[in-house]
Amino acid sequence: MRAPGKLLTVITLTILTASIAFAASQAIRDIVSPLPSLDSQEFDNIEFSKPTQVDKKPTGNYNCQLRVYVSEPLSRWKDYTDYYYYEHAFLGFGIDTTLSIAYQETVTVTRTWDVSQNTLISDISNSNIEVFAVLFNSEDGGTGISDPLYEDPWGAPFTIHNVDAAAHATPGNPGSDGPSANSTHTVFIEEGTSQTCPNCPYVRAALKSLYESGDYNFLYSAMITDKGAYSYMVNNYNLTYVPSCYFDGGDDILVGGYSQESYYTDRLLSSGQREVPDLDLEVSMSYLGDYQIEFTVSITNNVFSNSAPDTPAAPTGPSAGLLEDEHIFSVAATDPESDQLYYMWDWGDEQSGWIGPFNSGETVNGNHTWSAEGEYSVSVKVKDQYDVESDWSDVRSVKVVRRGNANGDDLINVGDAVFMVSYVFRGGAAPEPIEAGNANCDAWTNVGDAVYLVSYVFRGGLPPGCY
Ligand SMILES: [Ca+2]
Ligand SMILES: [Ca+2]
Ligand SMILES: [Ca+2]
Repeated sequence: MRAPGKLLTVITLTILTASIAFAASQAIRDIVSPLPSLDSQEFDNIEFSKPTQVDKKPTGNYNCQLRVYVSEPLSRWKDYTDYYYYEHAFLGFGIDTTLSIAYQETVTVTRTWDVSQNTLISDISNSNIEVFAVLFNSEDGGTGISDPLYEDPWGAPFTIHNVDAAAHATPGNPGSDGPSANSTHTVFIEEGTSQTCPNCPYVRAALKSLYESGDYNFLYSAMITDKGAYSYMVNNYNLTYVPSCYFDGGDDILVGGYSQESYYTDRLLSSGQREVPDLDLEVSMSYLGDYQIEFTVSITNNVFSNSAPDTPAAPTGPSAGLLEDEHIFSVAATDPESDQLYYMWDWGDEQSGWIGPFNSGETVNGNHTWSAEGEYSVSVKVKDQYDVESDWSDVRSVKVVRRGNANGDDLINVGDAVFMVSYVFRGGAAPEPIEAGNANCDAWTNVGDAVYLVSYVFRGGLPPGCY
């Protein structure tokens, strides 16, 4: 933390090279107060690229910093011209807090703020007071650069925390964040400015004009460094020069006093098109009298979060079966969100399509008939209603044989008759399935089947089957 006006030790380039990680999170220039004023000319040939964006799409809880800026629509403070008053000038934070909001949860925060929390003023007016509610994503949005003039790339770096939503209210007039034709959300600009800055009035005038045009979906607050905003802007943004505009928490930055609107509109469009989490943000406020306001911020996390169904256990069912018979297997899968589930069976010879929907945890049967003898591996997988799939389950093996193939080898021959005699009279192994030994398809699996098989194999009798 730096105190206003305190001189910092200059970190040399040698030290910087040896500790880039340190440099990335520390100021490498002296931050002085008042901040040096920059006109636009110094930047005409400087291309400073937007920092690499990290994936900011949250999963599960939405984590953010909620800041409520209390400000005056028409400031009591004039800019450098000593003629024009600032617009939307920051008085102080009504709240500055970390929030973690679960999926589909709504968090509502109500606070009061009164003039005693500000050392610079002693009154506020019911007709000239406003709040901005702004959500800064807690995730690291990359490194921003507040000093593009500094030759080393680490020119006053800061950690970007992108603004995901912003809303504005005056007493009795609530507001909400919302998309527009050219933005996914309401963009928020923090205008780093100073009354002693000759180039700052260009920014003040440009932002006023753009805001009043209504053509762009944005809000802005004049952060006057000599009127209470210094420590916030230096600590959060490494603010080095005034004017400097931070779009959406530094997603885009404009350092210098440009008057051409395109410098702002390009960045408004760029920041506005950023993909943001699906949130609802509303703010309302009222004037309580006695220089006191009350505001309420409501945030709903609509960020969709879904997990795959749990991989089901191996299906249960017969371990052996007859060719051409229908076999029934069962399984029950669950989904972390209790979503509706669809099942796909792998029968070893073919796969089913998706079958469903079924409730999470419900026991589901699958039926299959095999048309060739063999040992088959049956498994199943599930997907939820959002098409997110589990892995395949472990397999259940099933042996499928023809009727009369009592010993389960590849053939129907005298060996099957011998097997049946052994089973019936000598306590030998049973056919698997038992019905495989029922060659004549009567009610029993017995010696009659051995006789039937001998007749088929040696005397031209009918093949095993149900006639
Ligand atoms: Ca799910
Ligand atoms: Ca056989
Ligand atoms: Ca029989």
